[in-house]
Amino acid sequence: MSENFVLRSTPTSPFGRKVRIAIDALGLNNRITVTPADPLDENDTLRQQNPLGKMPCLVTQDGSTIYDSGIIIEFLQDVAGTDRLLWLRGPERYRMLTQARLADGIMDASILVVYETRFRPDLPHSPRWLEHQRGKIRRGLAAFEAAPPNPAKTDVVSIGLSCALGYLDWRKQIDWRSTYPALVDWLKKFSEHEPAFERTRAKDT
Ligand SMILES: N[C@@H](CCC(=O)N[C@@H](CS)C(=O)NCC(=O)O)C(=O)O
Repeated sequence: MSENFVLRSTPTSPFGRKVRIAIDALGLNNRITVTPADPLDENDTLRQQNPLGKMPCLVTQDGSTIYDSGIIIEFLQDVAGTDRLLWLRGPERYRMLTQARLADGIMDASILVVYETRFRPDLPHSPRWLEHQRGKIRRGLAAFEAAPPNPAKTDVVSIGLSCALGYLDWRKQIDWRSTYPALVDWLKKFSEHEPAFERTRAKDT
């Protein structure tokens, strides 16, 4: 009998969306139950499942856990018996992993911009810190703008980039659409190619 899993993630988590797109694209929807997590709640079991208290976190049937999003996706493609999302070996694998980490880094910086106001609501916010993070977002997007991935291919790079752009559309850390026309075109084409992108969009985002 095939194993089922629990994914700890909220519908709005951009890193969680990466994994949800991969689940959908790999045809694993019927084997995974998504259970919301609250990283701010010290009583949430998320902190036992991932000592870092971050989502997404995948819980296997024997209770062991797998994180972070990149490792979960690699594990799930193994479960699905394919190398469609990430090549298993060769120089192309490391090019893909580097590009995927660049998309993750854009998302990390985007999250830190949001956390600056969420975690310090009453303090004056640091313009220097916010600009430092926005610089990472802009340089990361500029690199993708210069050489966008193939929009007709679902893999770890296109999944990560689409989630980063989706998160920027929702939280508006920068106005990326006016500056990166090739990425605007890329996201439109990717969302037409991969229906899981729209299917995993959280309500009101
Ligand atoms: N590198 C991690 C990043 C995960 C991450 O930053 N998740 C955010 C939500 S999207 C989170 O759980 N933040 C809570 C915290 O940092 O305490 C991954 O790829 O899964």
